[in-house]
Amino acid sequence: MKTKKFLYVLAITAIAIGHAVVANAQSSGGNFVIKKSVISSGGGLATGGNFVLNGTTGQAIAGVESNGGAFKILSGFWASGSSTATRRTPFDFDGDGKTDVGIFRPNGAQWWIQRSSTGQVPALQFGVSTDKIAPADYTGDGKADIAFWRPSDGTWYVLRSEDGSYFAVPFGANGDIPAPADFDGDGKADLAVFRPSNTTWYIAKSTGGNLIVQFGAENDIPVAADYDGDGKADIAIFRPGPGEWWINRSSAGVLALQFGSSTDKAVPGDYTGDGKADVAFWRPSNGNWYVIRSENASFYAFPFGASGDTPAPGDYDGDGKFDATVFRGPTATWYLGKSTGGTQIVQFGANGDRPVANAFIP
Ligand SMILES: [Ca+2]
Ligand SMILES: [Ca+2]
Ligand SMILES: [Ca+2]
Ligand SMILES: [Ca+2]
Repeated sequence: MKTKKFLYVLAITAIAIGHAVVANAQSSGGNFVIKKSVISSGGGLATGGNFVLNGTTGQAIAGVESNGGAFKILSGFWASGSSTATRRTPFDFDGDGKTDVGIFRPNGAQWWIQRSSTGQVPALQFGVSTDKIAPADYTGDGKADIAFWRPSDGTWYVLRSEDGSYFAVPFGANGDIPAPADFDGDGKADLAVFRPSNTTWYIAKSTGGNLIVQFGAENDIPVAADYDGDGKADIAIFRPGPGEWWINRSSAGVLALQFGSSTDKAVPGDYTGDGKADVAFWRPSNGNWYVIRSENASFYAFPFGASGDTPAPGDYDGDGKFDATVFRGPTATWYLGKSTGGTQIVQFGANGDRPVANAFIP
């Protein structure tokens, strides 16, 4: 009976997912979401990074193996409407599931990225000092691509992590604010800009077609992130005057709330590790972080950093939770408040450098 039931579920799920792999699943790398997939016996393999699995039904059909952190799954079986696997680590250039310490040096347009996997520091020149840095995983291989947007002509330049080649695409116009994110949820960041002059978002979906959405007001700051945890970035703005957040959730409608004031720095991210970005800001005047938990809308605050620091949060220890992080320019010192415990202090960069994880924090 048990076998029959298994086959039945397998068949239904196979129909539901259409083209998805059934007998020999393999997913590797990437910023990915798995929904209703079946990875059955015969060598199913999912590798890479920092996963969250929710609502799974696991059966040791052919031996299930799961390892935390740098994750490996062998021959698992999931068949549930709510089954999801999510992995997204921002500013992870080597694809090990950990945000990398790295800087952009406007003078010379140099990028220095310290690979968390090896400690090596590849450096290169890409862009000019006035370009807006916009690193993200545009190619979907699980590694962030060094990239920038050029305000003068609205062109994007992306250095592919796969082979170091680059492509350039015009999208946007002078005066726009770059806001790339994975809006269509295919694991590839989409070129996107917010245009203050007409308060419109222009998104070039990596799956094809453009999304044009009027959302926000002229002086708003784009804070796109996946607040509802459905694997798609949500169009969202922070309104500095009243300290309001307006979030156009891809699955659940518009959410508006007041959190922060005009001089605060919006630093949304998944600090609690539930797969949903939390509304959060860093207050330059006292170096405090304020986070609203996506789980229950309660908030917490803690001091980390000091006035004059540059916030650069990411998941530096790769546990799926954002780590409060600041870069102190005058001493070129990084303070990483790791969610797994302890503060790591790193000397990296020089005064005047911009942390890559600060790319979308105005
Ligand atoms: Ca990394
Ligand atoms: Ca995409
Ligand atoms: Ca979403
Ligand atoms: Ca972390």
